[in-house]
Amino acid sequence: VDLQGVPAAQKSSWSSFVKSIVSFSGDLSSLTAPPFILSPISLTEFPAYWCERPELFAAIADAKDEKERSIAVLKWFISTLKGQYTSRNEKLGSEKKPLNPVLGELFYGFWPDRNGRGQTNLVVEQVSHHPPITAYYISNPQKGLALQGHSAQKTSFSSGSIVVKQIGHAILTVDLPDGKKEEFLITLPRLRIDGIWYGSPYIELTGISYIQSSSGWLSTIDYEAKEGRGYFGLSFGGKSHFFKAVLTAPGSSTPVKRYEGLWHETSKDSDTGEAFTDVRTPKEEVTVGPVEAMHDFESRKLWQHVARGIREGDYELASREKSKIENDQRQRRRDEQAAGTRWQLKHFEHIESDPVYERLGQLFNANPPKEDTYVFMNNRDFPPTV
Ligand code: HCR
Repeated sequence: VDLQGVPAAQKSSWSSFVKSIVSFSGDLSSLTAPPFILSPISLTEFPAYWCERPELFAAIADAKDEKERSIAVLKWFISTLKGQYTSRNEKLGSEKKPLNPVLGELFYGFWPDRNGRGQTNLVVEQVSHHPPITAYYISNPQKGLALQGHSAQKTSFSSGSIVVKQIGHAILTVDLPDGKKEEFLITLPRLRIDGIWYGSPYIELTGISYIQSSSGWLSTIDYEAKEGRGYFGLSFGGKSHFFKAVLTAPGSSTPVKRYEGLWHETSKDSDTGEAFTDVRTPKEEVTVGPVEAMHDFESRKLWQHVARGIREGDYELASREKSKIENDQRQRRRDEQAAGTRWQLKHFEHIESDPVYERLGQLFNANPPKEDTYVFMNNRDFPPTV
């Protein structure tokens, strides 16, 4: 195999890494990978991908009725996929292995208010180290929007690709003008990491994901649909990053709206040809405070020296600094064990079954029918508008 993406000096270590993942199933983040594939960014930063187009998030609150709100949620969701799943390829050359967050790691940020869209705030906490689970809460109080979710992964290896089942879900809550709330249960697609043999991994989405509104409207997003059969003879089908989505009314299975296209470029209404999503324009990265002002457990402070080592190619520095963090973690766990205490989460409370998931999941036969969740404790003061 031609290992195009692998630097000459790391070819043999890449081959052994690939051999180890072939026979491995479970928590990939714990495997030691060769330096060229390491990312200087921690997984706790990933929830920011949900809001890098804050105006599309805010627009959900401005939709005029239940149907339009479901369309606005779908539009925002599809527009996040490019950031979530292709941005490391664009920024770092290929998909990379993110830093594996420590228990209690934090990431705070916000997107400032612009043109009346309201400020959007982000709180992330690593709520489990093994297996890695990241909880997040994104809110735009001015628009009455809040997204609460958690993310974990189950990985396996199948015909040359790493298959990642995403565990977790997100609930979007919209405060309506009449004082009522509308909720949306968002499930997550499966990923396939291709290009492993060549040392240039990239993500393809597979399977189906859902967005179920408490109003009954349901979006079903199919990432494996092969052919575009739209009225305008759209020819996206068969290409990578293709999706088709249908919107169905409460209690009906007949699509009222159909969309298709490439989630990392553009998509259209399959029946009218009208533009739906377009993510070719730049996204807006989250604003974070200065590292000097951060808590020791905030991601960019905690990993700053490791990240510098990775960025500058000083892998000895990176591994020395990483060992310090890991040793400190081990010591903390030993101390807790000796004292008979447990690490206290700062912003989230774990509950065994999410009642919103259970209630909305029933409407489309969610599998599994129940899922746990991490509830935000509403105990973070957000930084002021810039
Ligand atoms: C699978 C993955 C860690 C998890 C990442 C998730 C699923 C996290 C939640 C985000 O909302 C979306 C997301 C995007 C990433 O694509 C996905 C990562 C891709 C690779 C990484 C593995 C643990 C690392 C595998 C090592 C490879 C690259 C050799």
